[in-house]
Amino acid sequence: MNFETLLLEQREPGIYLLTINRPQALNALSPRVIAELTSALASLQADAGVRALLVTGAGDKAFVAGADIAAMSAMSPLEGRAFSLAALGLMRGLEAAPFPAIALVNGYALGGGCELALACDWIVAAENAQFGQPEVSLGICPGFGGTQRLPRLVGRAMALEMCVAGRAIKAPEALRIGLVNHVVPAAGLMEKGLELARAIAARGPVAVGLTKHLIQHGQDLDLENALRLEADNFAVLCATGDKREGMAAFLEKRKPNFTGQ
Ligand code: DAK
Repeated sequence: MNFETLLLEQREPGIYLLTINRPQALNALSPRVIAELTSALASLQADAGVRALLVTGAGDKAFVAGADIAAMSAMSPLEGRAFSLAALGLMRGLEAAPFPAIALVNGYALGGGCELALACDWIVAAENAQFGQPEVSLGICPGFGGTQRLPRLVGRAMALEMCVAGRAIKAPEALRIGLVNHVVPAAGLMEKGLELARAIAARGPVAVGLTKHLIQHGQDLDLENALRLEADNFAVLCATGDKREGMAAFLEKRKPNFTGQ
């Protein structure tokens, strides 16, 4: 597919890289970027061969420096509403995707950029990464889910400090508070992402998708219902070819050949 603001490529079998490609605007999320990300995600979701998605920003300065302030400043209320709903749908789509998405944060991840990274399943940061929700400096609040996803990840107090005081967090602190899974030198960011994606791609794809779903949705349920959801999903997996193959491969002392069935 051809995009104006994105690059979408298959890096290895089953492993895709989505690059937001507006380095001149620090990859800011314009309505066009949101629309193209939504369409790229839809095409990936329609492809049963996708095992993992890496998401990054072009250039060495920014992952995404936020929603596009120039575009937002000119929006009417109805355009603002449409923009917000489109972006919220995109973030939910990333969470609902049957494959994990890993954000590779190479510089600024501010405002909507931090929120895009939060909607991915986890984050790998370069040493120069910087995270923040500076919307209050513009007289607005985060609009792409930051006030809800951030406290679920780093706790209420730190989320308040980031969203209300607008404090930016550098990579080492992001690692310490659990916002990111790994911090690596910028030159090693892609390789670390590929290493994680390869590990995912080697597992049973149906199990990967359902396990992701369990961890994401179980968190918002009470424990009893969350545990029942786990049991029900385990039952579903017992009916899959991947479960038969995975267990047969173990017993036969060979590598599994998963088909996603
Ligand atoms: N939008 C548009 N352009 C941006 C941008 C952004 N968020 N960030 C940077 N740019 C552009 C700059 O305007 C500049 O363009 P030119 O002047 O060269 O044409 C170019 O990128 C390079 O930026 P700088 O010259 O500023 O570079 P510096 O190294 O000096 O500074 C910086 C880097 C990241 C510190 C600085 O650019 C900066 O502070 N950027 C803005 C960061 C920010 O405030 N991000 C949050 C945006 S607000 C909602 C929906 C959405 C949202 C909220 C509510 N609802 C519907 C409820 C989301 C809001 C946001 O994300």
